[in-house]
Amino acid sequence: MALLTSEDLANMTNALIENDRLITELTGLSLDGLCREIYKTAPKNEKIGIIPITAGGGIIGSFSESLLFTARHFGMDGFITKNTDVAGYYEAVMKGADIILMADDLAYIAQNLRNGKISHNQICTGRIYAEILCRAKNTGGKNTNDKNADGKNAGDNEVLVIGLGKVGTPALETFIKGGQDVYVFDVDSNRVDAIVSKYPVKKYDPNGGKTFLKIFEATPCADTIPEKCLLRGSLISTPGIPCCISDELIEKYGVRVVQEPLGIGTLSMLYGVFDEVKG
Ligand code: NAI
Ligand code: 2YC
Ligand code: MG
Repeated sequence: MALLTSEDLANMTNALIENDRLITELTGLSLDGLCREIYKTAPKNEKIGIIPITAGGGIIGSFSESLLFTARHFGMDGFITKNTDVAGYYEAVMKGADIILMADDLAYIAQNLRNGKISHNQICTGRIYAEILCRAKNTGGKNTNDKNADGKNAGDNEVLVIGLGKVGTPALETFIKGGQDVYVFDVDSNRVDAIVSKYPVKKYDPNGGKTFLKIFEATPCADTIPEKCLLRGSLISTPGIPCCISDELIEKYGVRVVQEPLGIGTLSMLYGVFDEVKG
């Protein structure tokens, strides 16, 4: 399990704000609005209790503080418990937390103590980063003039998914539900075979010369996106840490990148446990 470091979180507050602006430009919805639309839920002044957990690798510097920033940035009341672990859970409940956020090395969860809902970071992260690509407008097919049968520019519906793990798999499920034409790649060829046999997706051939306007990446490696699959203006949505594309390629192809270490996934988790809104 690739764990965050406090260095990964150093610029998190700016990254959350900058990515929210890009998401709004791409989809016409703010991150908050997008989560409301995806989950059909809404906050009702819930109090968020954040519990530092010492298990495994222990407390990660700025992790709890990053969750508190995220909750408050989106207008929610939150607090970090003084105690850790079970004592912290008890403290959160006694202080009236409606929703608990806590993470060990294997799972980062949100749990709503009122309606019983629970959400998992890897699932909610894959889902939100995929939905951003599904809903991105004016990806434009600027580079491909031929049209698909539905009149959309070729390429608008195609997406390359790199990294078929605990985040990439929920993402590809979201792309399929969103009617995307999904190509998949992973260094683990057994994983690719398992995914292709289970889902209506195609193997990406690194030597095939196919290019993509939309790319999703969720791996713990840097520079995983081959230059030959890029188009001018390609859009990359990547929770993967470290970054999957170099600044040089971003510059050379005018690539736009949605990437943030923790806040986007956290907001998605919270909307996964809010109460449904009717209508
Ligand atoms: P995972 O280990 O379940 O899956 C990673 C997949 O990537 C594996 O199937 C592996 O074979 C594949 N892979 C590794 N190197 C590759 C390469 N060079 N090219 C293609 N595929 C490669 O990991 P998980 O849980 O899906 O997380 C993926 C990444 O996302 C990690 O770096 C993790 O830290 C990050 N993450 C980021 C979050 C955020 O909010 N930004 C939230 C959760 C995870
Ligand atoms: O500070 C604490 O409470 C630590 N126990 C937090 C550990 C989080 C470990 N998980 C991760 O680093 C990854 C992140 C990419 C987001 C989800 N899991
Ligand atoms: Mg995130």
